[in-house]
Amino acid sequence: MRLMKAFSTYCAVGLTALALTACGQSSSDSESSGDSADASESSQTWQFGLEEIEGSVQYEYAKAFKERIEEKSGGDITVELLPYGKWGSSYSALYDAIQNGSIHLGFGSGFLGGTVPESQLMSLNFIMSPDELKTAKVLNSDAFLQSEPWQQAFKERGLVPLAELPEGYQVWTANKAIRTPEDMKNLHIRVMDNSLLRATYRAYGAAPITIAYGELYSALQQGQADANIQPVFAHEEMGFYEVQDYMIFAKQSQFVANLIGNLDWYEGLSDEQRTMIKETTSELVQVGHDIQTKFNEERLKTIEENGDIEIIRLSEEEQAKFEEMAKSVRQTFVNDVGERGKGALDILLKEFGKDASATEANADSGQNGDAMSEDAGSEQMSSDEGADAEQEAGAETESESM
Ligand code: 6CS
Repeated sequence: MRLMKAFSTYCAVGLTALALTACGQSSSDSESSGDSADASESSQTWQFGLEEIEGSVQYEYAKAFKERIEEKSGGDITVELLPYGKWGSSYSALYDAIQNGSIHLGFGSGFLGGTVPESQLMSLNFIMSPDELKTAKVLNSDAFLQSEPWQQAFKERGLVPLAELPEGYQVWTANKAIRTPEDMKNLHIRVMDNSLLRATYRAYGAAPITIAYGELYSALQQGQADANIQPVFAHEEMGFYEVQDYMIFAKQSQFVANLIGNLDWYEGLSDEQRTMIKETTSELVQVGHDIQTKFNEERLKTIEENGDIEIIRLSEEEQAKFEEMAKSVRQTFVNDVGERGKGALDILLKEFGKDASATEANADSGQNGDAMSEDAGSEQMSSDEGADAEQEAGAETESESM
């Protein structure tokens, strides 16, 4: 119920805003910042697109970014936040808008795999540190974020990666208890449109399906999906927990959003402005960690107080069974996205002290994601095309009506 209300409001506002402003550019903004990503004027408006609604982790991070940039620029720069729904109807609309410069920067997470296949690295299970702050620091370190493979993966698609925002552990919910991979057998668990996530949950024995974020509440309610994966704050703010019986903490991965900018816009900024962004994103590593920790802790309490959902925390032995099954998916990632993806993965494995020799470069795979596996939501395919396998299995996919 709450979801439907939140979304109808956002969509109504979004459609009006879109009609009036052509993807969020107000008439006063266009006077100050030009048609698209022109940064040459002293007074500019940077539009910042979010995949999540107001009150989310992405929103609080973006608010902190806005405050800092506006202060550091002495008021020359205004950052305009465009939460979920304000910029259009599907995530690909947001990513397209950032690629074409009509939105200057924004977040791209699991669904971004269709635009930047290498970004699916963030979806691999059992790669990052159990110390969440350490994970945030490593993902934002020069060793990873500024590395050639990571930078090039985005630059080739007209984007630049500016920061990484871990939003907390991805927590499963389901209508049955899950303690072992056997419990996942044939489970219709909803994943974002991302071939690595599908491969991961198939490796666990489940039958993953892809459904748009905005359609997920009713899909869970009506039994089109039996299970879901989200950080705790999202289970709460979208009301998903209301229509699920169990919440399972397996510590298999965090939800990570990539903060991306339009490449031409970024390259058109002054050195001072680029330094301002770098300083701000560095400051926000700790701030982002504090936001996600607070939101996830507080909202777990709300879920425990308001719902009758049963919480299950897997033991290390139980987690290890899933970890073992997830290992082969590293090679799937390398096979799908090629040498550059392997380069980025190897950096993370090294930084997190894991064995980097487990994957081999696949000579047949493309350097830029040409060799996506058969069900991948690749950059050449629409989300709908990318999820043919799920459609065959009777699942729904992200649609333009989201
Ligand atoms: O599951 C999803 O589709 C969405 N979940 C969150 C927490 N943020 C955006 C993302 O696309």
